[in-house]
Amino acid sequence: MEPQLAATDYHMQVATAVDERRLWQRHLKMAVFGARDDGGVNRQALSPADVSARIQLIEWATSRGYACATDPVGNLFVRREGRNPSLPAILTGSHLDSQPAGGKFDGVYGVLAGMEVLHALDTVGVATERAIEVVAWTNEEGSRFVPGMAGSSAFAGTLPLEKLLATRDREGILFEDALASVLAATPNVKRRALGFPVGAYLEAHIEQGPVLESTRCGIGVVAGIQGTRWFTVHVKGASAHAGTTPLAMRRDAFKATTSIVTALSSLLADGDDVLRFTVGRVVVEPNSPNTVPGSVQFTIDFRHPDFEILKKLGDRVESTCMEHAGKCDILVNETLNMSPIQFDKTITDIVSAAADELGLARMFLTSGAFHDAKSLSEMCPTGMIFVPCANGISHSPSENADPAGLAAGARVLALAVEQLAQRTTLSSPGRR
Ligand code: HGY
Ligand code: MN
Ligand code: MN
Repeated sequence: MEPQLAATDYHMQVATAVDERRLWQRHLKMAVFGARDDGGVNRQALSPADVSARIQLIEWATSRGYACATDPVGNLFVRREGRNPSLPAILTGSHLDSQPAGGKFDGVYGVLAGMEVLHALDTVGVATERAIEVVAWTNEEGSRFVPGMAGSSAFAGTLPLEKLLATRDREGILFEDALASVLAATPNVKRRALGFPVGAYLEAHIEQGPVLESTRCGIGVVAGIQGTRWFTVHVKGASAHAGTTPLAMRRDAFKATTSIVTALSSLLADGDDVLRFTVGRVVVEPNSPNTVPGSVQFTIDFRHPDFEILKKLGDRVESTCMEHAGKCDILVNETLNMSPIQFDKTITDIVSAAADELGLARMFLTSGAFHDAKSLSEMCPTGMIFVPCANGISHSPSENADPAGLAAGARVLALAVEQLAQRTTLSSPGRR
C-alpha cells in the first residue's frame, strides 16, 4: 500500500531532495578542520580551523549563488532570497566551533542541515515568501571565550558587543583581535550590522544525550532547554616550599579547592539525578610538584530544568565557597545565568506535523545542553529538532551519528522551514 502522499506532494519532493550522501560527506569534509588524531575535532572559536570551516561554508554557498554576510561578532549568514524581501527572514543554523576535544557533529550538523534545506528547495524549484538564512553563530561552546552562545547573544542584544569584544581567552588573546583575523580571512563577505528582525528560528542538532537512541525514536521535538549557571572561582593562597613549610603555616589553594568542591557536591547533590554539576576546568599555579599551590582557578557548570531550584542553589554557590576557603581568599564570578526556556508552540507544532508527514517517529524532550536557539527565543518564535547520536555521547572525540538519522532530521527541518517561510504572518515570541 503506497504511503498516503501528503496534501502538498511537493513537500515529499523537497524531503527527497535532501541528499543523505552529500550531507554525510560534508560532515567528513568539515571534520578535517581541526581534526584530532583520536578522530575528534578541536575547532575552537575564531581559531585557524574555524576560519577554514567558515571559508568552506562560504565556498559551498557562493557556488550555489547564495549571498553571504557577516556581522560585528563574526556570525556568518548564507541567504536564499524570498519573494517578499520586506518580510523578516527565517533563520536556521547552529555553530561551527567545537569543544577542544569535540566531535564531528555538535553544531556543524545544524549548519549543514540548513544548507541541505536551501539545496533541496532549489532542486524542487520552490519559491518562498520569506528569505531563508543559514547561520553559523560565533563561539557557541564558550570553551575558548566565556560565556557560550556569545555570537547569538550579541545578535539578540542580551550580551553587550563591547563586553564580548573585550573578552580574553586563557592565552590572553582578545576576542576582538581573534575576530579581526577571521574577518581578514574572508574579505569578500559582505558586512552587515549586528542584529536584525527575524521571522522565526529553527535549529537542528544532535541530542547529545541517550533518550532518542534508547527509545529508537528518530526525531526529537525539543520542548525547551534547561537552565544553566556558570561560575569561575579563584582560590588565592600562597605559594611555598613543599619540603620546608609546616602544614600549619600553609595557605594551600588546592587543598582549599578540594574542600570547596566537596561542599559544593553536597549542596548540589540530587538523588533523582536531574541536577547537573560539573567542575570541568581546574588551573593550578604554579603547578610544580614541589611548590604548595598559591592559586587555583576552577569553573562551575550547574544546570537544572526548574527555575526555582536553579535560583535557590545557584545563589548559595558563592557563600559555600567562602565558608570552605580556610585561610585562602576567594573570588567568585558568575559568567552565565540562563533561565530554563520553553519553545514556541507554533514551532513545535510545525516540527511535529513535519515529522508526521514524513512518517517519522517523534517525541518531545527537553534539552540538557544549551544552544544558540536559547538566544533567538528572546526575539522570535524559536524551536529545535534533535536527532540521535551514538550512545548519547557528545563533547567527546567518540561522538558519532548515522547518515540516515542526520538526513531524516534535515528532511523534517526542510519541511518545517519551508512552511515558516511561506507564512506572511508569524506570532511574536512568548505566545506559548
Ligand atoms: O555546553 C553546552 O550545553 C553546549 O553543548 N555548548
Ligand atoms: Mn552545540
Ligand atoms: Mn557543544
